[in-house]
Amino acid sequence: MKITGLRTRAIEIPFDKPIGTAIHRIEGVAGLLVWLDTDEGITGESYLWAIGAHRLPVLDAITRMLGERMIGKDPRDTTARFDEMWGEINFLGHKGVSLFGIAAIDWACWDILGQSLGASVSRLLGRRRDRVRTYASGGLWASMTIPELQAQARDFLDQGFQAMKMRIGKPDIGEDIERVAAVRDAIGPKVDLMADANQGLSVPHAIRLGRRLEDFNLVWFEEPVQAYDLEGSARVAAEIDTPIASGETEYGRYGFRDMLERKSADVLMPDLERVGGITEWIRVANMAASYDVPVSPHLFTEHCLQICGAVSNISYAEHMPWFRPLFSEQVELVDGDLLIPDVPGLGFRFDPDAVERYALDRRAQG
Ligand code: SMN
Ligand code: MG
Repeated sequence: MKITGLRTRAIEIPFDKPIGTAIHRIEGVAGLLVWLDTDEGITGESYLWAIGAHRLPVLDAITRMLGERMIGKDPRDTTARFDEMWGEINFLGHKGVSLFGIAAIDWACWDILGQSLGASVSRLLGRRRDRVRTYASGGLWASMTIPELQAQARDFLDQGFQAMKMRIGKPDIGEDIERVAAVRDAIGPKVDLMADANQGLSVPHAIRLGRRLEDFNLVWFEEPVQAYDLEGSARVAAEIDTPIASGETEYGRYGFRDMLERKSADVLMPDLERVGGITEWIRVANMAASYDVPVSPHLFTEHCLQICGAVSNISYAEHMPWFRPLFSEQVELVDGDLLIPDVPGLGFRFDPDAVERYALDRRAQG
């Protein structure tokens, strides 16, 4: 089998109302959809996302550059293709945008491999489970009022979630404590609650806040400080009992090796596009396992289910509904768990009508 070409399309799904974290204002979900074509009629799918459609052309350029270099090669040899791309990006760097490009191609290659063998990606990797505990992540934003937070927390429970994540990181510690207390109050003591500061705090602030958050029995305190400050994150992790989760802003296995060596987090959260795709995600998970550190995928809910299905040291799957409208298939939530599909490839494919609906080139034409 040979790769014959690559197609991409930029889409945007606008939100009704902008949302905020400690450092982001997000008006919609922008994505670059990727199709990797082969000479046997099988097409692999993947996508990259960005806050802001203005960033998509950069992702498009790196994906096309790498994809063009893969033409004529066998997509089923996923490790060979990964290693070639790793060599190719040496000049541009083994962090940042280069990794997004590798991710898009590698991930589509895994989808092709699964389809060609009639097996799910989780089965190819070695199945570990049929369902995974998930947490609701599409809400409880820093931009919401306390009554809005409480109403949404209750709504997540009504939908069947038994875990949820809120965004914190206000300049005033008292305000964050009040907001976490309000959510804990709304959901009761038994539901799992995480808090994410999105890199918004200084080290002393994070330690002070973290100490006060211990009363709320959080599952984890996520990205308390700048993602590049591994030493600072390690200081926060050493000073408080609540586990520190981090890694969504880290790149490749060497970035995660540094995190593990410096003990900068208790839970690693590789992001499929920043880590460099499925091949590198699995390498990071296995490396973390040798430190007895759990991993939790960042975003990409649908496709990451296949990873969750095959990795021993998974903690939770993140449930982010943002890309749901693009897929023909939908995730299934049962008793607070997501079911892991066992169908060929990645199990979620772009719905052609939805692609047309959200495509930015269509909207430009009016
Ligand atoms: C997050 C994800 C996507 C956009 C903003 C914030 C968050 C998470 O860090 O972990 O889900
Ligand atoms: Mg986060």
